[in-house]
Amino acid sequence: MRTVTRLAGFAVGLAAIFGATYGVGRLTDRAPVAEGRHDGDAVHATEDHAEPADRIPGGLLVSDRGYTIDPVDAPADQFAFRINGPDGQPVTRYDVAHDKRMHLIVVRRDLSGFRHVHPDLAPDGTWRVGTPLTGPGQWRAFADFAPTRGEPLTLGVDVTVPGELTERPLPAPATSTTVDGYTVTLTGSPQPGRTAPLTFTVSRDGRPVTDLEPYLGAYGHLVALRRGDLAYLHVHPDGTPGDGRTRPGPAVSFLAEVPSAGSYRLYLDFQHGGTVHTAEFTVVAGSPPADTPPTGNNPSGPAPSGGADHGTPGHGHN
Ligand SMILES: [Cu+2]
Repeated sequence: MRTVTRLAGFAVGLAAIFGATYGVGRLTDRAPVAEGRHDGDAVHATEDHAEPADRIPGGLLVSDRGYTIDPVDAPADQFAFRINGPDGQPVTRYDVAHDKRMHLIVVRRDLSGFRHVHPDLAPDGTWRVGTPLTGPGQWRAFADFAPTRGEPLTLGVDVTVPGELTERPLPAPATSTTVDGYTVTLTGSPQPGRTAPLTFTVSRDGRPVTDLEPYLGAYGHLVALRRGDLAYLHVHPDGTPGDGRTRPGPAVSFLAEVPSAGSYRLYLDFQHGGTVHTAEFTVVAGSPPADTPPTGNNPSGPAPSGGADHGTPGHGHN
């Protein structure tokens, strides 16, 4: 009976995390909050309305910290936009980050059509690039930049390309994919709320590729987008060319942290033979390892043996 009571209390706590304001106290009184657990954040968020902005993943806002992305009219074969600053005027001064002053990422709402391009800046603050919007559909455009004397930001805006849209289902999760004759395999799995290593290994015709070329200051550039809202995650490479330990393939490593469980699409840009290739993977964060049989992790299911007595009800697979 005691276990049942505890699990019921945990369910109340979960309800609080997803919007209500009661119940969290009961949960945290009883069980110590482990590092990185989201229930601690929920308590904080309800008490301090200034804090959560820092926790919102990039790319979800069209306007943030005084900066706004503003698509402007352009010929059909171009995409153009401005970033308007806190004074309402187009920003004309940017810092270089990852070798460029502006990274423009576009993807359809169904996570297809990913492109990562680098527009040119006109003196009036207009960014222009040959359009990366490769067909009809509802697109999301992300501008990843750092205004001079400002913080790095990623703003996102929807752009519609008229025409008949064929929605594509998200490819199933996989640990290997092919692109342009290269085979790329993924080891590691993103974990909600904490950093986890992700390593990609590149081969061609069955042989490891050991002469990858630096691209944007690294042997790989990784973007992760969350299914459902296209939250944008810039993932930092673990090691840079010339640091004495990072080799030009076949393995390229990253340290990734995702904000929640769920499906993500990973886009790995790497350069070889003077050409940039993009390998794509669907991954599911927060799923138990494949070799772990399902247990009573669901509060309505059977209790995991001993789990409730260790103060971690419902959080078995950390
Ligand atoms: Cu870029």
